[in-house]
Amino acid sequence: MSVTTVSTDLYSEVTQFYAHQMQALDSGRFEDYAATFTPDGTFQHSPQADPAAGREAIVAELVRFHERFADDPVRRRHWFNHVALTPREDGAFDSTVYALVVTVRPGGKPDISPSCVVHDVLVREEGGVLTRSRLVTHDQVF
Ligand code: SDN
Repeated sequence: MSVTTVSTDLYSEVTQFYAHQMQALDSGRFEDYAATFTPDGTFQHSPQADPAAGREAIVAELVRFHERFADDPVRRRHWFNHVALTPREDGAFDSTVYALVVTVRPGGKPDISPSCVVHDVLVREEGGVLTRSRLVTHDQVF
């Protein structure tokens, strides 16, 4: 298998970017999460969810999705691993990542579901990395 090398600078910038991005999501800072997308960025977190385009729509979709947890003291953490970057011809990067969603309720044990693969297109701009598109596939959906 041949693997295209990317610089360690880019790789560490992307892993640092993902850490801040997903901690924003898990803390309920949806505006901060949406700000990690390009202004016209697209986001689809589940096969059954409508894709959201643009930061406002991303926030609205996350607010809608999280309404189900309004009376539920759940903590959700999105764990990213196996970040595989491949340069694209347009200067952006394909980023394929494994993601596990860990949920915990007070006094309970962590539950790991869903198991996902994240298909991102990332752009590197002067201000740093941004997500141009994100499609999350779920392993239980064949
Ligand atoms: O932003 C993500 C997500 C995400 O937002 C998810 C949401 O619910 C809101 C980046 C990478 C992976 C994910 C995965 C999910 C899972 C999705 C559906 C669910 O938890 O049932």
